[in-house]
Amino acid sequence: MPCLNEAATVGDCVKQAREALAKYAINGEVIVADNGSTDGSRELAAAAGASVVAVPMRGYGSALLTGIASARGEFVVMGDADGSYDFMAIDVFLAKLREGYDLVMGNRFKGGVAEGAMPFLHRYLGNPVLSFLGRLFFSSEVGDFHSGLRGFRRSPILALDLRTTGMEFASEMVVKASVEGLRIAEVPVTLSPDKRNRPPHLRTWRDGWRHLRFLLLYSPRWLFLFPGALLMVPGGDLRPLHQDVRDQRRSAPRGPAAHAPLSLCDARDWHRGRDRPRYRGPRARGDGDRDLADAGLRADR
Ligand SMILES: Nc1nc2c(ncn2[C@@H]2O[C@H](COP(=O)(O)OP(=O)(O)O)[C@@H](O)[C@H]2O)c(=O)[nH]1
Ligand SMILES: [Mg+2]
Repeated sequence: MPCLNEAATVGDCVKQAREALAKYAINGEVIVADNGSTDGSRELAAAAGASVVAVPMRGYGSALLTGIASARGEFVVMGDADGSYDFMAIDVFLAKLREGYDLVMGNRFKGGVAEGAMPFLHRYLGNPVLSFLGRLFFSSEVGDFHSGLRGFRRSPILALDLRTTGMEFASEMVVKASVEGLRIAEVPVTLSPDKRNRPPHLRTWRDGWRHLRFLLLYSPRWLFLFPGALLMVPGGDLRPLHQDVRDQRRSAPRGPAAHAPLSLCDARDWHRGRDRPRYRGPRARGDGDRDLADAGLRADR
C-alpha cells in the first residue's frame, strides 16, 4: 500500500488486508510504503501489523516501486491506503495470477463506482479518454488504466524497469506490460468513497497531463508518425495552389511586385537572373514614337 498521510484509514486497510490473508489462508505479508507521512501513519500501520518501508523520494510511483522491490512473495497485490478499495477481494486476483496471468487489473467501471467515490470529471472524461488512448496506442484491452487495485507476478513487473515517480506510474505499468506482451487479465472491483478527511493527493489537471504525456512519449507512432502523415495531406494540397498564384503573376506582370520571389526556389532563380526582366536602358525616343503610332496614338512631343 502506498501511503502519504493516511492516518485516518491506513490502520483499517492493513487490518482488512491481514484478515483477507488469514481468511484465504494465504502465506503473505502486508507492506506499507510510506512517503514521509507526518501524521503518524507509519506508527499506525506498524501497530496494525504491517511492515513499513520508508520511501525517501516523493510520489505514488516511487512509493510503489520501493514497496514492490521490498516484497518477498511471488505475487503482489497493490491498493491505496485511503479506504477506497476492498482488500477482501484479493482472492480473485490470486486466482487469476495462479491461472498464469502476469498482471491482473481491477476494473472499477465493471465492478461499480459508488456515489461520490470518483469526481465527475475523472469518471466521465479523464479516465475514459486516457484509457481509450492507452488502448488505441498500445493495442491493449484494459478498460481502467488508473485502477489502484491490481495484482501481478513480481518478477516480470520488476523486469519492466518502471521509472515514473508520480501517479502516471499506474499507466506506465499497463503500457509496458502490454508492449512487452505480458499476459494481462481484468477483474471487476468496486470503488468506495475514501474514508479520509482531507482532499486526495491526485490533482486532476496536473496528473491527467502526466498520464497523457507518458502515453504520447511512449508512442512515437502516435506522437509523430500519424500526425505527420495527416499533415502531409493539406501540405500536399497547398503546392498546386501556390503554383497557380505564381503562374497568374507571371502571365500578367504589373509593376515590380509581379516579379518578386514567391518562394525560396523563386528567390534562387531571381538571383540567378532567370526570371528577372532585363533592364536595357532608356528606350530610343523613335522606338517609343513608333510604338505609340502603332497603337493609333500620336506622340505630342
Ligand atoms: N507514498 C505516496 N503515496 C501517495 C502519494 N500520493 C498518493 N499516495 C498514495 O497513493 C494512494 C492514492 O492516492 P489518492 O490521493 O487516493 O489518489 P486517487 O485515489 O487516485 O484519487 C493513497 O494511498 C495515497 O496515500 C505520494 O506522493 N506518495
Ligand atoms: Mg484514492
